[in-house]
Amino acid sequence: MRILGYVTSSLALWSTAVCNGLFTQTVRFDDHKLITIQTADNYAAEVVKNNDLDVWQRNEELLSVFVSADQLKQLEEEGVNFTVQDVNVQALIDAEGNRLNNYTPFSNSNWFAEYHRFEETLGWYDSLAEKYPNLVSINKEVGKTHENRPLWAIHLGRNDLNGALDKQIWVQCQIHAREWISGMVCQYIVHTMLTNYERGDERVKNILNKHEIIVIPFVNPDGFEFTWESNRLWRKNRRYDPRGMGVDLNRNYDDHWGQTGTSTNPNSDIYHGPSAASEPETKALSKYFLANTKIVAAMDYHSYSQLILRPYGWTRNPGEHEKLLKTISDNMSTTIQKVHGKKYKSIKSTELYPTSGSASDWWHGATVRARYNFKPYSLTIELRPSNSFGGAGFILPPKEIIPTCQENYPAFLEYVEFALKNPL
Ligand code: 0X9
Ligand code: ZN
Repeated sequence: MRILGYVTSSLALWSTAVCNGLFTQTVRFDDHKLITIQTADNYAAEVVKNNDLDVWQRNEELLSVFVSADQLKQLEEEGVNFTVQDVNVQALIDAEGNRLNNYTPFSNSNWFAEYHRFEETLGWYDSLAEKYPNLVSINKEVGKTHENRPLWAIHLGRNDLNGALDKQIWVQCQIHAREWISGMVCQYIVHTMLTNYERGDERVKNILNKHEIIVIPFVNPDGFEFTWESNRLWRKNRRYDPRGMGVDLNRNYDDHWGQTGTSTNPNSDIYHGPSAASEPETKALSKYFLANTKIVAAMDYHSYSQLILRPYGWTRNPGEHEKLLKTISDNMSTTIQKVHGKKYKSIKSTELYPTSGSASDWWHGATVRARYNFKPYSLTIELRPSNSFGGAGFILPPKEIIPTCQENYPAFLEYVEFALKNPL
């Protein structure tokens, strides 16, 4: 069953969209510092929370927090112990901008050598639909963002399956604007599955000949474009609110909304929005998920920390499918490590920190269960780097795009195969 169509030909778009467009920033972070705080320091953690600071990473030992000079002073005044990390984030953003603005037009073969803008990437997906008309359909009308950008769904699978379509897999990227590597992983999965299918790769053929992969290439296009044009470190969508811009879409889903690990402050990076699924992005994508009733597994790519996270974020209690979710997550961790030696830790979401209203909790939650009569597998992967020492977390150098994608592609196939074989 296919509720789509909308395959358009845009070779023209592809051939003209050959450069990245400008990386222009209006917000600078010259006075900012990345600091670390001991995770065990409850007082410091409380101050971080009460001041709605921008936490970049959290693990057993450390919190990495990005603070302005004023915020740093405030922490000092409140007697918080912290260490300033030796990294100049603004210099890394400047260098990235110089590189992107001087980037020479790419060809198909070096697409993964660099990051790309939204429109350019849609053109690239269109060119794949042109090239593989029997395997790709693009629904360009899943929804619209606050700023009127389209939400797309790329459907991979034999277009002539129709009623014979067996199962579906959902993959989404770029819900958080600044996590650029996420979008690249969606692009790599689509590109590699298509080219490998054409080469006769049995694993891919077994999947696409019967099933369908639904890829949401940009969950948050407005935020993503904002990172190119104004603020490289923007995370949320672009909801206008005079008290503060943007909603964290990964706190806005209608599952235990607003219960834990979120903020009511519109200025916070984890602001959950005015109500559950208030955002056009969340609304449209939840609706589309429920309209595709054969989804046996779903995946949300984020950065950074190198983690494989399984449900739930809102409760410490293991879900009813904990055993299978742990098995596949642990297997994927091993698979990833085999490729370039990188360790991605497999843990429960709450072991990272509590969250509610996340996409991956919603997929594995009551609404989807009621509609489907079963629960899809649900994972969140935090991509490279493992930490921001010697780098700046979200500003992942372009030479790491391909290796990051290479280590995640086989783990993704393994996830798909496991879910198809052992549906919940
Ligand atoms: O906090 C988040 O939304 C994710 N981390 S990130 O640094 N990319 O922002 C983690 C969400 C994990 N929780 C669930 N998936 N429930
Ligand atoms: Zn994220």
